[in-house]
Amino acid sequence: MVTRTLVIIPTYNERDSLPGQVDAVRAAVPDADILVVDDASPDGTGRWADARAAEDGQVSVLHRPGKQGLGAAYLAGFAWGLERGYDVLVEMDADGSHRAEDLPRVLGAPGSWDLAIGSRWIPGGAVENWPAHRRLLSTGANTYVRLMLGVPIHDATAGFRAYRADALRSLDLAGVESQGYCFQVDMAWRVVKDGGTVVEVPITFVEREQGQSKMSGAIIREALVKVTAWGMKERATQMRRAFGGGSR
Ligand SMILES: Nc1nc2c(ncn2[C@@H]2O[C@H](COP(=O)(O)OP(=O)(O)OP(=O)(O)O)[C@@H](O)[C@H]2O)c(=O)[nH]1
Ligand SMILES: [Mg+2]
Repeated sequence: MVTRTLVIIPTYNERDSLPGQVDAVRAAVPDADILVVDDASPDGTGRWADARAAEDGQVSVLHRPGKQGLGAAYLAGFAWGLERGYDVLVEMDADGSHRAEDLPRVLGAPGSWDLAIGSRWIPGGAVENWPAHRRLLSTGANTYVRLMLGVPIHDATAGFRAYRADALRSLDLAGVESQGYCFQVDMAWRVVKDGGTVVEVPITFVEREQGQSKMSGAIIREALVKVTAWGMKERATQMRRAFGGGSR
């Protein structure tokens, strides 16, 4: 059976970056379809995507009325793809950080996986053009996640990943409220808790050359607070189980 793959690209003001990314993905995985999820970008990204979709039957656009965050955009994209029967749903940024040339390797990750993560922080993975403080923030956050949640994932905040549709279907997606990096951690953790198999494939992450990053202190704080809370809850559950579960 042919695997139907949908590459979901969320956009907010990516008019300069998106055309190159769409071309690159179409060239790297010609059989895959693309869904651009645009949150009414003031710079006309959505209009460009509509024009592209009109001339390429493998490109579609989902318009949302305003900026509602990366997590909400992906959830809408997942729902769109699941409704249409895709087998694999890919998350990819528009800004060129996630190289289309790495996508075939992510999709071809060995074994039967539910989530294949394009990882910066395993041997063979790399980051280009990041200052030391960004590296430290990312490796530190990922170490914290691994320790707090006890998940054996080295790049849980990565936004370059592929999900098996069936794995997404078995999750309670309506209950995902996290945004930004936290969305990625939240989703990975849900797959792990659901008994899913997560694999990591080394990729090279390239810092964006055009447009503006939407990274903010609020996104970092959200991740820190939520991961800590989830970790504490998980520990409490483990303790109750270990000591007889009397107070459950
Ligand atoms: N639809 C939609 N897309 C978004 C939103 N916020 C960010 N994006 C897109 O999500 C992708 C990742 O956003 P970036 O701004 O690159 O954030 P980042 O990759 O965490 O930060 P950098 O590492 O600094 O680039 C890009 O394609 C953005 O255009 C949003 O609110 N809605
Ligand atoms: Mg980026």
